[in-house]
Amino acid sequence: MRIPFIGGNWKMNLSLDEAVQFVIDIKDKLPDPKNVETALAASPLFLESMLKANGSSPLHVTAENCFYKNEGAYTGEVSPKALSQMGIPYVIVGHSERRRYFNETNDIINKKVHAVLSNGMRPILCCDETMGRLETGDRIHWVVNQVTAGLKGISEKDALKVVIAYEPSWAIGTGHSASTTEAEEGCYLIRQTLADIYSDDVANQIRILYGGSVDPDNIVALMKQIDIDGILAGKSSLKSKEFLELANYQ
Ligand code: G2H
Repeated sequence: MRIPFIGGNWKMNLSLDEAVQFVIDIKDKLPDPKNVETALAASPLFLESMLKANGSSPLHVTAENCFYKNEGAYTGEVSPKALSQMGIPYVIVGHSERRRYFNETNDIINKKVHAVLSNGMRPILCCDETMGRLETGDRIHWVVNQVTAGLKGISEKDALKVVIAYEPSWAIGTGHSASTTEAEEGCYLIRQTLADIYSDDVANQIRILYGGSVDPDNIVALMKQIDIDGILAGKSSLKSKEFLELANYQ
């Protein structure tokens, strides 16, 4: 059984005080992690304080990004080893905004997936459609390529620790989610790709999220789709009330 995964991605928003207060406000109102897992990805500057505020709550305090080397002369980068030492369980890798604004290639993203896993954490590997709304044939090519490249050299055992997010760039931050059909089609393609790389059994165990203007009004329909195991929400994760509505969608 794939446990639903409800994630928030704050991006470069909120202040440290707001981040801590947010965690305090939600931590006792989250669903049982046996039924729904919850995660909030935040700036590395907030993570330690969020972890302290979170205590033993089921919320996964998550990183939005990391570098692919553990240490060295890489001014300004975030070490995956340091994140792991802090007790961070998940790291978002390859978000559309990283690909677009920071020129992250599939090769760089693949190195990050390896680095996260080798430090005992789990990557949330994002795949997008940066070319605009694609026709089915082009979507297959685009999505298959990103999933295959992102997971290059990842063993079956490690692949089971990966969460994959399908986030078409034309739906990100627009207030217009993909339709349930489009979202399901993207997630289905990812699962087929996982089956081709590994096996049906492995593909059926890996969680696939949809991201792109998810909100409390559209989450239920999205979560009813066969291949959508969770969501990654940006804007609607910035207010604790809305995030709790997403987390408690069931
Ligand atoms: C997509 C999503 C969060 P939003 O980037 O990963 O953001 O929900 O604002 O479209």
